[in-house]
Amino acid sequence: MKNLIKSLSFLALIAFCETAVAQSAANQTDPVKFNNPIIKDKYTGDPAALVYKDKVYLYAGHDEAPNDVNSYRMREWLVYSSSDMKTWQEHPVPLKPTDFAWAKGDAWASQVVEKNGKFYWFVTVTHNESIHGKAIGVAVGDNPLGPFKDAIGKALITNDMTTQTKISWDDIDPTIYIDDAGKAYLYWGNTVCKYVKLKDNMIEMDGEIQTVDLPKFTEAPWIHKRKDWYYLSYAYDFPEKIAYAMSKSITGPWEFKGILNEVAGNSNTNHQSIIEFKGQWYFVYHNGSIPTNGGSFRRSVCVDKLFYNKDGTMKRVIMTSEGIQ
Ligand code: FUB
Repeated sequence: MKNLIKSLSFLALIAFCETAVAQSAANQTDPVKFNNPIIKDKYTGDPAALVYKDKVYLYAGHDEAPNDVNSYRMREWLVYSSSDMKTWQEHPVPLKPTDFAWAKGDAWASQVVEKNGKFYWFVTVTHNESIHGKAIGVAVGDNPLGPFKDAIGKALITNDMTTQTKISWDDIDPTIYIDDAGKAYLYWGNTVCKYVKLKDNMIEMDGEIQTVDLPKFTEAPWIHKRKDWYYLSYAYDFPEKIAYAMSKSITGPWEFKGILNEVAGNSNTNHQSIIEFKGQWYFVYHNGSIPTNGGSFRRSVCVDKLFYNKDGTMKRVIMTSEGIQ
């Protein structure tokens, strides 16, 4: 009998210890919460953020290259929304290159802007065989989440309209800025940075295509404004850093201000967008940081805070794993 009681007490002690260990493990919180990359279940690149009412909408290309493929495979754009820059909700796929009858693929960089209650989505795609090279198209919708449809029925910009360089991928990466007078300007380019004013309908050019001379311009221009300064940030050199220039006018002259963001870990591109949301500025970019096969063709969107100096110049971005806490 004594022995039985001893054994039962011993078993009870073991059960108690196991429960205590399990509880202590459950109570242990990871001291660091990694919010970057913000999307962990898919590879995403070329983020373009839009602030509309009390939300941020994030448009990104879906990187779908298999692990052994070192080139872009991008067949759709994705859209996410957030009210706090920390939690992101995915919505149904809003747009694909196949929604443009004249395009044959490649959901490269894009940007959505709102004008008079309509949402215009400027995209990079590959044009079908009738015009060689990349092209810029425009889709339109009544809601930031779509549905979107081709707004023109043909490309807005094609490779044969620009002759500054012989490459076929120089008409990519559109960014649009609508000034205080409601006039829209489209900037874009690879190797050469180009811009043109748009008509009020957002789907026609209003004047000739112009160029901007920027040091080591690779691609990915993005225009934003703070106080009375315009900022033209862009991918600089290759592998890409992000650099920027400032101007008092949307059409320049632009004064080069240096590097804003370093090469983004494990990705040869960096592709930024810059927004202000609820009083804080954010730098949205991509790197290749998903541990399982992340890299230049399997990228991931990240967000970090952006700060300014007193003279309006921007402080160098500090890329973090923690992201927005
Ligand atoms: O995603 C394809 C291309 O890679 C983009 O258009 C460029 O900006 C670079 O990020």
